[in-house]
Amino acid sequence: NLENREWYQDAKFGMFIHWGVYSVLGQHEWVMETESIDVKTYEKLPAFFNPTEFDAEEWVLLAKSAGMKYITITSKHHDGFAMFDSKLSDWDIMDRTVYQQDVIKQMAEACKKHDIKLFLYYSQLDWHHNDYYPRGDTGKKAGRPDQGNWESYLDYMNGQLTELLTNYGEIGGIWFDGWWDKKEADWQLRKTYDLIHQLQPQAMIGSNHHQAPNPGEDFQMFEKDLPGENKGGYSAEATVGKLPLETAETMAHRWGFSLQDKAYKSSKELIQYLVKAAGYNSNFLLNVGPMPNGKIQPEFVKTLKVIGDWTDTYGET
Ligand code: FUL
Repeated sequence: NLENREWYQDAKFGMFIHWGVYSVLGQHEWVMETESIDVKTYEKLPAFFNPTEFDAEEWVLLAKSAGMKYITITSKHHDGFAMFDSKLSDWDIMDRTVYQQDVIKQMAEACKKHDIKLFLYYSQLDWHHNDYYPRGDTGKKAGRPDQGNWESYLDYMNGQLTELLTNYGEIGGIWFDGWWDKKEADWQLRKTYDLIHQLQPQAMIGSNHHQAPNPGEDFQMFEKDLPGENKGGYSAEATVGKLPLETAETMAHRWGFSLQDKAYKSSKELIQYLVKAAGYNSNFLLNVGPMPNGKIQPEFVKTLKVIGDWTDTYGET
């Protein structure tokens, strides 16, 4: 959809949000894998996820005041936990937490109200699902059964994407990640991409696969790198194509909430990065990892406010 690609190309600045049950541990979103936490143990986490101070509107207004035009939030990360009401699994926010409220729904409503587009991060890789078998490069320490039906996993994934593109109004796009865990052909991408474009023709598709875009994708993203560079080590095989571009970076070092991560980037650094990215005609997707209580940590809020003062003065709108 050309109109949306044009809008996206001009958007320039977005907020990335990594939030999930891993946030409770205050380490990062990879904690299940890096600390070798098995599925049974990890399943204890959602009971501690009770973000009583979460206010979707507050996040959306913070993004807006920073000069951001869209938000990309984790609907499901590699731990497979759905932050939305999924009828296809009880490994979701409604069935496993005391909070029992659909985060994606609240975000969708707040975004709509304040004219911010909502993109959904969706991890193809899933460390929790039994049918994610044969396993890929990661998730081998999760202690799942040694069998599973890959086609069923793909149906599950396409089913969840259908839920996301049916129950939350107009979605800006789907931000895929985790493709790199398995071989390209395993994913049957065409089927998934066609499904998305059928359900919501305007929804943009991107995949963090660190290679040149595949057919059906609408934008190309770079993790921790400006288009064409490979400082982060993720973009060795990525050549810059013709699609709209996006570069993702995070406020400190980690993506998910980390208690110990104090490598905060300064507002000056981040503004310079925004300007640099714009020079490549690329959007800048700047990540925050909200705390388990539902708040974005004060250090980030402060920095985003300074960035907002700058975009107010020098931004185009
Ligand atoms: C990576 C993921 O593995 C990280 O956890 C994070 O989500 C980053 C944006 O993409 O590939």
